Amino acid sequence: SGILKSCEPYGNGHINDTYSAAYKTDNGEKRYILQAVNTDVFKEPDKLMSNIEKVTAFLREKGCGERETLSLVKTRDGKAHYTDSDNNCWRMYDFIENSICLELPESNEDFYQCALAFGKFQKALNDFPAESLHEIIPDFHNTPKRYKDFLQSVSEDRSGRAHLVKPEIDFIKARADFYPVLFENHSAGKLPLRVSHNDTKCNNVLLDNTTRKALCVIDLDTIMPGFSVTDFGDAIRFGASTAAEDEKDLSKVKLDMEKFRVYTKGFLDGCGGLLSDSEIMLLPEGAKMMTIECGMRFLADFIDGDKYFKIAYPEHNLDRCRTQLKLVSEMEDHWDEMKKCVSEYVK
Ligand code: ADP
Ligand code: GN1
Ligand code: MG
Repeated sequence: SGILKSCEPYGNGHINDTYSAAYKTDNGEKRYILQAVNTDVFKEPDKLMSNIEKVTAFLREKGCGERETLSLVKTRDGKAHYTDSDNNCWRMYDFIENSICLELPESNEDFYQCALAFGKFQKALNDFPAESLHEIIPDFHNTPKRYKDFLQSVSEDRSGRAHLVKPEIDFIKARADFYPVLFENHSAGKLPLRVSHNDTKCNNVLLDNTTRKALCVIDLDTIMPGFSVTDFGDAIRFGASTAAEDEKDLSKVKLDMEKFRVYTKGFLDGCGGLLSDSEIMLLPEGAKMMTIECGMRFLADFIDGDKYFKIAYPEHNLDRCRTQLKLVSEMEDHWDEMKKCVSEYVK
């Protein structure tokens, strides 16, 4: 409650519309995060919000403090979201003040803190009743299915752009044998399904601005059963790159092996012994899988005519795809080093 003072676009998410809203109250000013949930992507907002309510309540019961998990602000009639007359879904969270959100880690210690946060998150949700979660986007990190969809986009070529990106298409096709690897390991009993976050970019963690320690995992839209190694991998593809996800100068895009080592330590410290040896050994596969999967998703969206990810200019998705493919090459060049790094944690 209070009087609305300002409401400004906020953050760098690719999916939802996020605003910071400030209200004047009797005790001063209070800020909130207001979001219009992207209902093209999240087609069943009731189920999405029910997942978020359950997970945040579970984390609170486990002892998460006020700033350590998201707090939903309920509507006047007690709901977790509000649907307006145009069928837009709106939700609000308390703004976590005195926090920072990084587009790229500014130091190895920052990245360690992000890793610790996502590792602890994985561990905290280990006994969460997975069957009570709705699968919000089916096959979200099913890379073989993503590859099929990608081939479909190429063959439909709805925007007439496929001829512009032949080297990128060939790069993705050349690695077709790799895409089933995680599912094969799952079938062989080496990679369990866990409750995971599924979108572990470092801008989905808040650090405390005073201590610079991990504070809160945010962006809980994609919590679903998934693999630990893909949570690890998505963070590596984003945060262990030496450049932004949309850097145009590919000579700047490298895999920072020191960041890889730091994240491995932080994630495994956070998981606190939860992961089996075979899962630990598959962490590099998780990193490469998330990077090539993201590359094919950006390219498919470019070919489809930019229907999914928000873009700031026409080739944005293509630039994003190219950084991902460059990183895949970098991972292939550093493969033995990555494997050696994780093997040091095997019991
Ligand atoms: P998207 O799904 O579009 O990525 P997010 O939920 O990640 O949306 O929110 C976008 C950005 O808003 C985050 O990267 C972060 O900077 C900021 N943010 C989100 N929730 C909060 C919060 N409760 N307190 C402070 N900042 C937040
Ligand atoms: C999207 O919402 P955001 O910006 O945290 C996307 C992720 C991609 C990421 C690429 C629901 O994440 O899967 O990896 O962009 N989220 C969804 O930056 O598709
Ligand atoms: Mg986000």
